[in-house]
Amino acid sequence: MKTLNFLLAAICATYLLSACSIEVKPMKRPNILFIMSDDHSYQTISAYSDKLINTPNIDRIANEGVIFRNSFVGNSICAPSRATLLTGKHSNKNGQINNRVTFDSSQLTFPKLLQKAGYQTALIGKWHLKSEPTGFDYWNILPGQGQYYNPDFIEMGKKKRFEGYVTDLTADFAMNWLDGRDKEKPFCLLMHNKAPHRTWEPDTTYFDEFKDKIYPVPANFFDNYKGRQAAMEQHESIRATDMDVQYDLKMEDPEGRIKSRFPWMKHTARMNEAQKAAWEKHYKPITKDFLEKNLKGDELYLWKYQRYMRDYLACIRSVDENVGRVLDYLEKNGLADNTLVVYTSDQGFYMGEHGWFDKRFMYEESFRTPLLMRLPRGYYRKGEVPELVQNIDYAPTFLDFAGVDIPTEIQGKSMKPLLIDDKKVEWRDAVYYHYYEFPNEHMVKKHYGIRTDKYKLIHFYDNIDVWELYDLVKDPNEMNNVFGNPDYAEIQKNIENRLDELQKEYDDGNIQIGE
Ligand code: SGN
Ligand code: CA
Repeated sequence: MKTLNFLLAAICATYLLSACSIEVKPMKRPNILFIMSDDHSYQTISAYSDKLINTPNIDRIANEGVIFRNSFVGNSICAPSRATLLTGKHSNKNGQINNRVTFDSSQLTFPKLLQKAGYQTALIGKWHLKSEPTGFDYWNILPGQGQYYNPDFIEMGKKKRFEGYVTDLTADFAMNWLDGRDKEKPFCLLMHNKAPHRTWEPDTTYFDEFKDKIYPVPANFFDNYKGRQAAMEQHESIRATDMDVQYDLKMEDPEGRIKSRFPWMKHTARMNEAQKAAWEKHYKPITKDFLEKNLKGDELYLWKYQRYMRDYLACIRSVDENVGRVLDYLEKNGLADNTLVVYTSDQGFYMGEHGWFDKRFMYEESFRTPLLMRLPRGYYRKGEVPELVQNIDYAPTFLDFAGVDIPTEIQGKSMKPLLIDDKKVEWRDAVYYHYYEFPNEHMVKKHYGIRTDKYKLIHFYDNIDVWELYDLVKDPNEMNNVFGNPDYAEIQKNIENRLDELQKEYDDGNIQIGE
């Protein structure tokens, strides 16, 4: 009898083991949780680089799923990026060429199509598209850029102020919505953080952790922009008053010894007494020290860089913590293996590279955006994804996961085939870019361009007519413009042709030089 029992147990174990190794088919109609932060650079996610900060929770998405090594936007600024996310089209096609125009919400968007296909759709957090959200069963958004402390939210058209810190509240509202949703239907939830957008106001809880940290200064912090006129003429420099000591770096002097371009700006305006007390306890001694040091020139610029990094990274700390809370929520509620989790940003950001903050340029730090995904069951791709992907690809990807036909007017490609397993699939060889918001606050000139895995060609136009070509293998920091260099004649000709083709493909022909 004993032997028989043993045999039966052995047979069962073998069966179970083989059942485990049988590949499960990609699950149909998974839930989609899309987390997008505002201005979160890939340099400040430890899954990309651990030089600046540890982000264990965001990293979890990559550790349990995939990390895209070549993820880009098509127009590195907020509203255009969001319009591209929704429509799967470049700015010239969805009309959202800059932050100023209002999004035409009557257009076809992926949330509308998912809703039609039986998904429950919700949007929580930053929106910035001016028109009311459409295609969402539920929405609760920040007005405009939103506020960090005790922010207003507009819930389905009704504005209300909430006590607390914006990143925590956004995650709270996301989890509340998940709690109350119809559990019979799949969901698509867009959770959009305000952080770490300018003016980088951290939660008081994290002041101490970052107070004394010293960050490595990028090798090209003191860039002289030789051979790059548009880079020379921007207004997004840490080494100029573009980054304001009071407004951006919170040094307030009641005696007026600190010059500010925004003297009326009060960071503490919306704070309650406890928040205000913690804020002043943190920033007052730093201000005192700053006034005593009376720094000038390079010393001042390096001090500004460190101050900037501390506040920006403390904001990331809250973002990471709240990503962790939401991932835990999915696990506790049995949603971990039937949900596609995406983490990204509306664009990249400069962490002092070229001496800058902000974005807009087609140079790597702002053209790239982080992209990490944890896949639902039956998707076996793991680790690094090297293919060139772009934010036009989100909409078709989500439709494809949901089993919805991708309308032909969508310009992006579904990333789903890249995620099933390790098998190579046909993919694009280049990504396209076009930025339009000039003149504007940061004075980044209009430009368009193309990037392949090795080269980048950019044309700055409008009140300028300058071409730039970069050899990204030899010159990853884009310091040496080789446009017109005879050694690159053949490469230049080929990439110029490829740019023409891409402009035809994306129907972006209306570029007026010298408007
Ligand atoms: C604000 C910021 C700018 C930033 C734009 C666009 N200035 O105008 O620094 O480039 O937003 O950012 S601030 O003084 O208001 O902070 S975007 O992410 O919304 O496109
Ligand atoms: Ca942004």
